[in-house]
Amino acid sequence: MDTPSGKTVLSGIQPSGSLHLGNYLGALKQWVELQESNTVYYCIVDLHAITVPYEPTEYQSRVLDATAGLLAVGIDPERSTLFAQSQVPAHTELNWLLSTTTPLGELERMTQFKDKQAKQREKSSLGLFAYPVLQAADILLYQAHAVPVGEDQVQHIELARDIAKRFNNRYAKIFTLPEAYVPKGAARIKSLTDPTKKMSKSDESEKSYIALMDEPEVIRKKIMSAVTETEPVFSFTDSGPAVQNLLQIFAAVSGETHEAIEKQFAGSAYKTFKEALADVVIAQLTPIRERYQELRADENKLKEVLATGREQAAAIANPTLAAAKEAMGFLV
Ligand code: ATP
Ligand code: LTN
Repeated sequence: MDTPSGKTVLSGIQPSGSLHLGNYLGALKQWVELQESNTVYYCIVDLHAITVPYEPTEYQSRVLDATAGLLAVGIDPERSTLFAQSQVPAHTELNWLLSTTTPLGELERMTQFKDKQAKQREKSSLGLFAYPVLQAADILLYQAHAVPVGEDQVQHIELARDIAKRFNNRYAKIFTLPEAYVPKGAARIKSLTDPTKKMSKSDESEKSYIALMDEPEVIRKKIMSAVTETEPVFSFTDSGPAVQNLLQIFAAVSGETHEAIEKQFAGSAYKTFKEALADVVIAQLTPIRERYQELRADENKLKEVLATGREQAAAIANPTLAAAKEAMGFLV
């Protein structure tokens, strides 16, 4: 879809680990831009992140880390409603209502479920399986038109749209049909150690991702040791997948065109290219890391931001939930 303007936008991020460059280029950069001319809701999806093993005693800290991270990349609470999913109970209530009209077969097709299930040693939970229904509730409660996400989430947004359509046909036309808004080029940043996998914060190897809060020397080391192909060819179409990934990162971070980048590095050694890539990534992430450290130190301020967000979110979500319940025949 074209860049939304004058629309309602909602997206979510899990407080499951350090925010990384894939999250930033695939989603968060768009979140910041969309604040300018849309009504935006950004949700820290703490109920989603407990569908895989997590540490309860550290969980409040993880949610505050995510809050500080989102503020540090440029989410402005004056222009965005920033809130924690578990603090707005309408999400879990609508989740149940929507689950009763979602066919099991549709959930069985979801690739994120299949991937995460395969990674787990114990049997995975009903929550992991039902995850996309809760995601649909997140989106539909706010009547979102556009959902800025990386490519891995497109299937979930399409499912949310199908759930909304089914509800509207069966009961009453309550929900807006959402659409994914996916960036060009940076929609799927790959792991630095294995370009067949996406960059992911739950990856075992820290070398595989660049965390937004990594120190400059750490960023440089990770980029210098990123895998490449044997011949140094710098082409967005003809290089192997590892180098294409590094080129995509260069383009997304620097804002330069593909042609300019290919020309700049034609005939260069990998070392030269990687040094230049490290420079642009460090330049972009340093101010974010510095802001993060300052923001993370004031927990009361972070909790205040979430408290305001919770009220603003509930004021929209509760009436939508009431309308859905009424349409389904409940006493409200
Ligand atoms: P996990 O690894 O724990 O599953 P994640 O790194 O995928 O987490 P999420 O919180 O699930 O992060 O995703 C937040 C947003 O970042 C989503 O919109 C998702 O599509 C996007 N995103 C995640 N990884 C990438 C990536 N490698 N490239 C582009 N976008 C990404
Ligand atoms: N499933 C998403 C996170 C998520 C989300 C949402 C994204 C939960 N609710 C609503 C967009 C809209 C993920 O795993 N990245």
